[in-house]
Amino acid sequence: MKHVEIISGGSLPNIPWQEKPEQVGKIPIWRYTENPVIDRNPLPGVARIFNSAVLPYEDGFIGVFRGEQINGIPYIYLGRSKDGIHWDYEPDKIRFVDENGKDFAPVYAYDPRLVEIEGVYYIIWCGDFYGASIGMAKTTDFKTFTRIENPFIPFNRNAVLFPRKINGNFALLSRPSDSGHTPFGDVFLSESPDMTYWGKHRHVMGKGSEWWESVKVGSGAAPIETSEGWLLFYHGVSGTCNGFVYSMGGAILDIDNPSIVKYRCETFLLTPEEWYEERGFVPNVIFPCAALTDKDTGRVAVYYGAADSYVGLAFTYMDEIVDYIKNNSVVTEADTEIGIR
Ligand code: BMA
Repeated sequence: MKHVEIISGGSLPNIPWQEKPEQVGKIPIWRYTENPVIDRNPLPGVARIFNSAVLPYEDGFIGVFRGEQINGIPYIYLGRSKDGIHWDYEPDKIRFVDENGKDFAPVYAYDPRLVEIEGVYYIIWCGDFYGASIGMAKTTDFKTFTRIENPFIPFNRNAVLFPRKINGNFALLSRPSDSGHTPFGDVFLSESPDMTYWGKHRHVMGKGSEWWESVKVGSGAAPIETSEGWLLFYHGVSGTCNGFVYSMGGAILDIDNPSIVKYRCETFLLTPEEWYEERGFVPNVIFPCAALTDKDTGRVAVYYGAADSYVGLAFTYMDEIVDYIKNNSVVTEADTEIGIR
């Protein structure tokens, strides 16, 4: 009997899925045995695809992919898949236009997230707006991608939309930062009545007290609506003498006031262990950008970038992961307060 209901999205019987292996550790999440699902040099002119987002679409899946071009500049590519694992990419990067249909290409675009709200698909990425900031575009057909003119000022990264309006407004998590590869960063919530003007900013959560997330945190996959609150898979960063290590964490936000963190898991959910996570262009990176759910079975599939070189897939059941997060939850006052000062 399931005890945590998945409210986001619908039934997804063809979710890419593998059952839990016998030898899974204490943390109830397990990797796809055929990882990485996307290998190097996935299409001409692209050296690596990693930090990418996927949604169910038509009779299969659609994805927006961070493709590192062979000149080193990241951009977003579109791909389609029948099974969520094998992908056919469009050979050219996504062509974005402005509201008048004129070409409006970002200088660069990385770490895309993909969220559907009321039949419109939004791509959110990190781009250049006189410094790293949030890029956003919408599409209804995956043919025309219309950019929403610079919704945020720099510096900001790791933005993701909630999959429905909350109290009548669109809601977005982001991580304001500084001009560098910022050694700090808290997650904030912003609201908008129209996807153009954003305000009513609230603090959600800061870096954690645990070592694995003690440098900075950033939201990852679009929050998943459940009967316990919004489940957020995010990344937490630890500093070592050999550089940053990125792990995946889990938190549950209040359903009506998502600036309130109800539960926050004190341990990571996934940390670099496999060769494709530990070894690559940037070693020791697990960077979740999407999660698919099937409300009938409670299955969850998480897509994550691995070592800035590959895409990995991990599976869990909603009941098990929510129980684990709740049973290992440690929240601070900065987490549980409404986040207004
Ligand atoms: C972050 C982002 C991610 C990347 C990570 C590790 O700041 O740039 O795209 O995966 O660093 O290099």
